[in-house]
Amino acid sequence: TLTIHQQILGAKKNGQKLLAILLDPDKIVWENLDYLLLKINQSPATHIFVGGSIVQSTILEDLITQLKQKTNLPVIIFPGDPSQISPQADAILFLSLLSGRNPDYLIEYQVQAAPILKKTKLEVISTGYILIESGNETAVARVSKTEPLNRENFDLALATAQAGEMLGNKLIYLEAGSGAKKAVPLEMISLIAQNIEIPVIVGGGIVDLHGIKKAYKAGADLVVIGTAFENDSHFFDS
Ligand code: 1GP
Repeated sequence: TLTIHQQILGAKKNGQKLLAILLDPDKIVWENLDYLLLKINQSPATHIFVGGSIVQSTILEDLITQLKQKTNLPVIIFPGDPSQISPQADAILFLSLLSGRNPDYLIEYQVQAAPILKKTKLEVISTGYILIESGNETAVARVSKTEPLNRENFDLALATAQAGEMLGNKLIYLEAGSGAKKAVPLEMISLIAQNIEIPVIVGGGIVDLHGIKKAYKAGADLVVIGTAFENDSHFFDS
C-alpha cells in the first residue's frame, strides 16, 4: 500500500485536489463529537489534520482514538510542539518554520521529537512551513515568536519555498495562520506552485467554498480548513 506522501504525490500527478479538515483538540465540544464525525464523513475532506498551537497530549490522544474508530480518513498530526505526538495517528507533518528565525522552530523541537518518533510507526513527512502575514497576529506568530513573511514580497516567499525544497522537504505549507483575516495571496500561491516540484499545502483564513476553489486554481494541491468548519459543521453542505 502507498504511504500518505505517495498518495499526495499521486493526487498531484493526476490533478486531484485534496482537502484537510483541521481539528484543534482544545476546541472540540466533546458532547457534539459524534455529530462532528458524521459531518466530517459527509464532507469532501480527504485528510484530517489534528493539532494546535497549545494542546494537552491526553486530549490529542483521545481525539485521534475517536477519529480512527469513526472515520476512514488518514489522520495526520499537525503539531505545535514535540508534546503533540500520538502513535495512533497515521502520519505527522515534521514541520520546520522556514519563514522565521527562531532556532527552536527551525531545529530544536525537531531534535527533541526525533527519538520519540523513532519509537512509533508514524509516517514522518518533512514539511517546510512558511507563515505569511495575514493582516492580524495569529497564534503561530505569537507562540513561535517569529515574524511572518511580508505578503507582498513574492520573491522572498518563493526563495523560502525553493530553499525548503532544496533542503529535502517533501511538502511546502503556505500558512496565513488559523483565523487569518487575509488568506495567502493567490498570486503568491501560483508563483510558488509553478516554481517548485513538491506539493503545496495552503491554509489559514479560507472561509468559504469559493476560497477553496480559488486556492486550487492558483495551484494549491491541498487546502486546509480549520476555523470555518469549527464554527459551522454545515460548512461543506450545499
Ligand atoms: C491553520 O491553516 C490552518 O493552521 C487553518 O486555518 O483555521 O483559518 O481555517 P483556519
